[in-house]
Amino acid sequence: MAESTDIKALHRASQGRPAAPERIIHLGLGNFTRAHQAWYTQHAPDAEKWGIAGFTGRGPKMEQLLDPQDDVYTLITSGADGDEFEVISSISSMHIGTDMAALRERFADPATSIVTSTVTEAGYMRDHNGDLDVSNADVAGDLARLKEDPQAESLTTIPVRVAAGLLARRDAKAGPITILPCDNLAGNGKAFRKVVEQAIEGVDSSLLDWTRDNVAWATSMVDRITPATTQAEIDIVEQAKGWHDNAPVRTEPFREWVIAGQFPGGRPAWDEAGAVITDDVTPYEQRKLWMLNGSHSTLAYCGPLLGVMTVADAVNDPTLRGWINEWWDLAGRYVSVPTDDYRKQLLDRFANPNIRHKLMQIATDGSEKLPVRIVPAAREALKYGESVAAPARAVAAWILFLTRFTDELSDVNKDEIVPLAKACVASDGSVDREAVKHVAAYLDRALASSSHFVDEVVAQIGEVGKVASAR
Ligand code: CS2
Repeated sequence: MAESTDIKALHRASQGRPAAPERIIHLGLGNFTRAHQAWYTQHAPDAEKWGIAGFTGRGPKMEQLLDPQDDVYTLITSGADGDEFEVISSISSMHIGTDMAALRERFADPATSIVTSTVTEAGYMRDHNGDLDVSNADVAGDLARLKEDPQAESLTTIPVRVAAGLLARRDAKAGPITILPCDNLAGNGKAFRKVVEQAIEGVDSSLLDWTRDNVAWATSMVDRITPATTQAEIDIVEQAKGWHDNAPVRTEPFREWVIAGQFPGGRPAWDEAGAVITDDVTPYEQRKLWMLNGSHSTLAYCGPLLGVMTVADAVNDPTLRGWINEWWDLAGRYVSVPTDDYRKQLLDRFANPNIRHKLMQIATDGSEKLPVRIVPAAREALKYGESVAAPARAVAAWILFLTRFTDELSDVNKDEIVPLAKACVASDGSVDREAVKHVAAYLDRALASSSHFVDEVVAQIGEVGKVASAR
């Protein structure tokens, strides 16, 4: 163990590898990408040819943390039986998300051949139909600014930033490019394409002819459980490795990346690092989004109501474990690949005692997550006349959570959803069925039109509320 006086700073020259030429732009670079895509890129046999230019998501923090250490950082892989440490060097430069000059420069560079994203479900700026939400003031403002000035600086929304980047690429005649989203959304390639093309239509529709010939829209399913960094990770790296890292990241041993799409400008040999290249991501996506993320979101709302705050504690709680088993029984029925082993593996991953994955972190942006993770399997169950207790419980818990954890809650649609949820439960505890229907309609119109589903949510508000007050 290193003595504290020996602690040195982490730098690329001393602990990392030389920066590779930048050929990948990543939008929304945070902990997940640092544990996932950056790991795959570093482990590809041609890693020295592929560097990532990272752009931060909502704030400047990641750029500020990584800048003093030349964009390298320590990845801590924590299994149930201990930690492994590796310095990841595949990020060649970091930029604040608002730095449009840096973004345009990289889009206009023929060496850039891939754009990846982890901008979250909310970053797509979609309305309830999956279209670009032009009624959103940020989207409308960005579209107007870029239309007036193709060099506009202060663009805040991802679809419009990408449209600005593609304008720069066309003007520079920099050639074809692949856009490969890595967000937890079904059909993320198609979904991203839709909002970016709609942004382009609002700015300069002549660009669409160019994008049809020059942009390949790929799709991917990504998986690696990666909690937020705390002081504990900084300390553990100092103790084990003797260097100070401003931004280590802890992750689990498991990782999965399934990719479908064309790469006219080439790509790292990610497949040789374990990524699966396929024609159809759909079965993998369903299995991951419904089984893993669906149970995560169920726990994220049920857990805190029962006083349980981490995933590992939740799977050790018999009631919560029973509820996610019930959810897996339902969701697993509609996934087109086998799920038995996957379930067992999920339980082990969730129970990993060295990964402190806070349920409040997963609870963020439920208004965007539930439609992706819970609604599709609920619709299947309704179609086949099966019980919808498990998805109704997730929605019921979300409603109760919104009313009880309002201050702690982080959700891009907070102003809309909190009043909808509060209308569901009166101060005497009685449940207003009409208000519940409105919440269901917010998530999905088909669910709201099923009286069976709405009744089940009403019943589950009572059930979950009862279990919560008994704790
Ligand atoms: C989690 C995911 O925060 C969340 O919503 O469900 O980040 C989850 O940990 C990853 O998708 C795992 O790959």
